Amino acid sequence: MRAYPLVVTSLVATGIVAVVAVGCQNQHEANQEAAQKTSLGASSSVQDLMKARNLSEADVEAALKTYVPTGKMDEYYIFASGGQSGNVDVIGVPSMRLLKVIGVFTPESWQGWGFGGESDKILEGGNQGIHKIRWADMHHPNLSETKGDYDGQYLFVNDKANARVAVVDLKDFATKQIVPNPLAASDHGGAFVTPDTDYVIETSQYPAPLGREYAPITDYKAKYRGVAIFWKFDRAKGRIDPSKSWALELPPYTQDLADAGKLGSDGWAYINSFNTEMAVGGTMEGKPPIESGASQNDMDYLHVINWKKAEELVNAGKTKTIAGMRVLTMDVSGPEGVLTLVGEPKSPHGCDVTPDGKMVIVGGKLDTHTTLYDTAKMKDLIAQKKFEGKDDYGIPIMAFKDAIDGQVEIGLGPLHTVFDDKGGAYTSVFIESVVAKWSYTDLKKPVEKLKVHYNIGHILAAEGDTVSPDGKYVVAMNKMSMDRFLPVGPLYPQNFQLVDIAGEKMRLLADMPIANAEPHYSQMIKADKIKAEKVYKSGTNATGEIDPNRVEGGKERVVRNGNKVEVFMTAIRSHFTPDRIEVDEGDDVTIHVTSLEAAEDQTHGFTIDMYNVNVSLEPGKHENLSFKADMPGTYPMYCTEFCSALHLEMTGYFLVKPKKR
Ligand code: CUK
Ligand code: CUA
Repeated sequence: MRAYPLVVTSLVATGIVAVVAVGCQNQHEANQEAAQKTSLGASSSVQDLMKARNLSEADVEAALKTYVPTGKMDEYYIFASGGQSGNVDVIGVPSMRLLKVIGVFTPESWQGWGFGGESDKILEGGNQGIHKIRWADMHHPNLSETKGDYDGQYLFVNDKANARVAVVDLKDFATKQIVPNPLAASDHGGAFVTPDTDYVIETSQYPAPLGREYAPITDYKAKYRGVAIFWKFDRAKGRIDPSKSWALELPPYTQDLADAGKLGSDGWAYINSFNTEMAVGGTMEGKPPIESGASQNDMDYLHVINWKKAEELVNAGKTKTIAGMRVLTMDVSGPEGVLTLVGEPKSPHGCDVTPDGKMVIVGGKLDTHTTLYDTAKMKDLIAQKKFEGKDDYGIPIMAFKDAIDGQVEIGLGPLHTVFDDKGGAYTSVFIESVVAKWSYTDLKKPVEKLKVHYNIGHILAAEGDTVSPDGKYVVAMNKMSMDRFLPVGPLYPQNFQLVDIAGEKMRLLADMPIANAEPHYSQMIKADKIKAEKVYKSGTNATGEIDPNRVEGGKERVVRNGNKVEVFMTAIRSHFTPDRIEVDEGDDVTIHVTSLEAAEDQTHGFTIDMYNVNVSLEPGKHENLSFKADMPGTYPMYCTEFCSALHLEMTGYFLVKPKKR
C-alpha cells in the first residue's frame, strides 16, 4: 500500500532528471562539476582529498587503475569457484565488482534455481545414491577452449564433496547439466578441459573402492583405488555424454590436481598426488593420524597419462565395466604405457602446464621448490621404456632426474602456478603468504615476491590457462583476511587481491572480500569473448529448449483431468493470466508459465506463498512448476521482481479447497 506513492515519486524524479539532461546540456555539466567539488567536502583539490582520506600516491594510482565509472564496463570476467556455496561467482576486473552468482549445485532463490521449476530436474540429475544432494564444495572452474584458447562458450565446475561435474552455458550464464561420478565419492582434479574441450577431466581425491562398494580399511591397498574420468563433451549439444565417457583406474595414492597437456604435449594429462604412503590413520587406535602418516616419504608421484592412447584402448574394447562406466584397469594401462609415474618432492600440490605445453609445474606444501617436469623428456622416456622400477601395482616409474628440467627455490609452501605473456610464472606461496614471480624460461632469474593478505591458496591470471596468457593481472585468492575488513564475527571473509603485473614490478591494486564461502580456483577471460544473450527466444526453458508447453498470449487455460490440474499461464507487465487458480486439496498441480516480455531486463518472478515454489521469469523464459496442493487454504501468488510501476499489483490468488472430511 505504502510503496505506491513512492513509485510515483521516483518516476517523477527520474522525469525531472531526464528533462534537465536533454534540455540543458551545458548547465548539466556545470552542475556536475559543482557537485564534484562539493563531494570533496571542504577540500578543493585531489591533494586535499588524499590528505583528508589519508591516501598515499600509490593508493591513488591503484584507485585510478581499478575505478570503472558508472556506465563503463570491466575488461575481464572472473569465473570463481563458490567453494562451499556450491555456486559460481562472476566478478568484473579491474573493478572487482560482483556481477552474478550462478546457481549450480545449490538452490539459488533469486534465479528460482531449485524451487519447483524446471531447474529441479537439473539438480535431480546430480543426485548421488539415494541422497538428494543440495550442497557442494566447488573447487576448479574451467572455461571451454578451442585450440588451447578460452572460447567463451561453456564453463565446467567440479564438486569435491560429492564427485560431480556441472556444465554452465555462457549464453545465458545458467547451469545446464550436472553429471554424477558413478565411481568415486570425492573428486578434486577437475573440471579440467583438453585443448579443444573434447574431454572434461575429473580425477578422484580420497581413494575408495570403485563404485563406492564397502571394503574394510584393512583392504586399503588391495581394494581402494583412485580414478580419472574423461567425460566426453558434445559441443553441438552443449552437454557431457556419459555414454561416450570412460575412466582410468589409478592406484590408491590420493590424487590431487590435474591438468591437460597442450601444443606439443596435447594428448597427455598430468595428476599430482600425495599420501603414496597409503596411510589410513587410526587416531583412536593409537596410530598416527593421516597427516603424519602421509608425510613420511620424500617423494610422492606425478601421474603421467597418455590419454590419446587410452582412448584407442577404450575404443578397442580393452575395458572393464564398473558401475556402468568403461574403466581401463591398471593391468592394461601400466604395460601399455598409458599410465606412468615419476617422483614428486614433499606433499606436492598444484599441477600446471606452461602455456607452451613444454613443462608441468608442481609445488610442494612442505617443500620450498617448484619442480619443472619436461613433457618432451617424459614422452621419450616412456617411448623408450626407460624406467627405474615399478610400483606395487606394476606401474612403471621414471627416474626423477631424467624427467625434470629443473627446480626453482621459491619459498615456504609453494602451491599453484599461473603465467603471463612473457615467460613469467606466478606461484602462490601459502605459508609465506606471498605471490612469487619467477621465469619458467630462465630458471636463474631472481624470484620477486609480493606480500598478500593472507595465506594465499590459488592464484589466477588473465587468460592464464591458455596457450596465450594476457599478462596484465593476476589475482591472489587468499584464505585469510584478519585485519583487512570490518569485523563480521568469527567466520571471516576470504580475500581476493588484484595484482597489476603489467609493469616491471608487481603492484597490489585492490582487495575484494568474498563473503559467501571459500573459493578455490577461478579463471579470468577477456570480456569481449563472452556473447551473452539479452533475452530468451519466447518459451525457452531451463534446458535451453523451446518448451513443448510454452504458452502464447490468448491461449491461457486451465485443464483438469481427474485430480491433475494443468494451468497454462502467461506473465506480462503487470499481470498473470489467469490470476486466480482454484484447486482441490490433494490435486497434482502443474503451472506452465511463459513470460511474454521481449524487452531487455524486464524480468518477472512467480511465487505462491507458503508452497516453497519460486521461479524467475526473464524475458521469453518458460517455467513448469509441479507440486501437490497438499495444504488447504488461501494463498496469494505474486510477482517477486520489481518489474514496473504496478509491480505490486502483479498478483492473484491460489485457492485450495479443503477435502470433505
Ligand atoms: S585446491 Cu584449494 S588451494 Cu582444491 Cu585447487 Cu589448492
Ligand atoms: Cu512482474 Cu513484478
